[in-house]
Amino acid sequence: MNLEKYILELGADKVGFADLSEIPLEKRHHLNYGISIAKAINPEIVVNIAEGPNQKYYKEYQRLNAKLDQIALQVAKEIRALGYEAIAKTTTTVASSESLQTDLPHKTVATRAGMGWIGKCALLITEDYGSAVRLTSVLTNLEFPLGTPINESKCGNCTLCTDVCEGKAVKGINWHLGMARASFYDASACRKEARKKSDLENIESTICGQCINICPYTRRYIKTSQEKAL
Ligand code: B12
Repeated sequence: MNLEKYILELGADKVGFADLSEIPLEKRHHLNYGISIAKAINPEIVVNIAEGPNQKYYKEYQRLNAKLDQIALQVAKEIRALGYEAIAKTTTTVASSESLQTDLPHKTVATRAGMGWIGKCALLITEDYGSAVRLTSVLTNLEFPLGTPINESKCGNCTLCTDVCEGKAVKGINWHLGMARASFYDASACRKEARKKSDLENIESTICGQCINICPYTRRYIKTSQEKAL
């Protein structure tokens, strides 16, 4: 079975396969492999969040979460039908605590799968969609051809997300494997600013997205899709 083709046909925009053996066993439910699944945010919606979140973005956020949950559950079901173990890390199974941390963040599975790198803004940046992706993961013991992990940032000297963040959450430092989140990004400052912006728009979830909108890789994705539409 071509798992990648199967997952793309379910509606994913990007898929990668990760060796998780370097992650502590209990964080990965004793399963060695992770499937990273991304859905791209509609470019027309991303282009309109330069000033912060709006209701259209919130609806898109909910649509993508629901779709990613559906894909992850279906993939896990299919793998189990083949006789292997599989756990879908859906939005309901990965509730974040007060520490704003989950045991095994989707971004960790994504960099191990070679999907992209961690930007200065702490988001996963992909070559094809920039940071305009939402993610999910499936853990399994089914072996498949693995991606090449990405351990270094490709952001270079760019500081656009640092400059745009009114919450001053982004410190302007390039990520590399092994860096603690707090050394380059302040999660509580981000949450505070995102909460403020979400409240202004009566949005229940804590969302913002200015760092997604400004990223040159996201801009390239928007431009490419606008050109395709012509
Ligand atoms: C808690 C949380 C928040 C918190 C804290 C954010 C944060 N960066 O930690 C708050 C409320 C502030 C927040 C805000 C937002 N969030 Co949020 N959030 C989460 C959540 C639920 C858990 C993240 C977590 O555990 N963080 C703990 C830290 C340590 O991990 P991390 O930052 O996620 O990732 C680090 C590790 O992956 C590490 N790493 C990378 N490779 C490797 C390899 C190894 C071996 C190891 C050990 C580590 C490692 O580097 C990363 C950076 O520090 C995830 C969903 C999930 N289950 O992953 C979404 C998630 C990270 N959020 C997401 C988004 C989009 C946002 C917002 C833009 C809101 C919005 N939708 O508009 C903002 C902006 C965040 C930003 N600039 O990073 C997306 C990110 C997509 C992407 N392109 O990266 C996620 C993945 C949700 C999703 N399903 O797609 N979020």
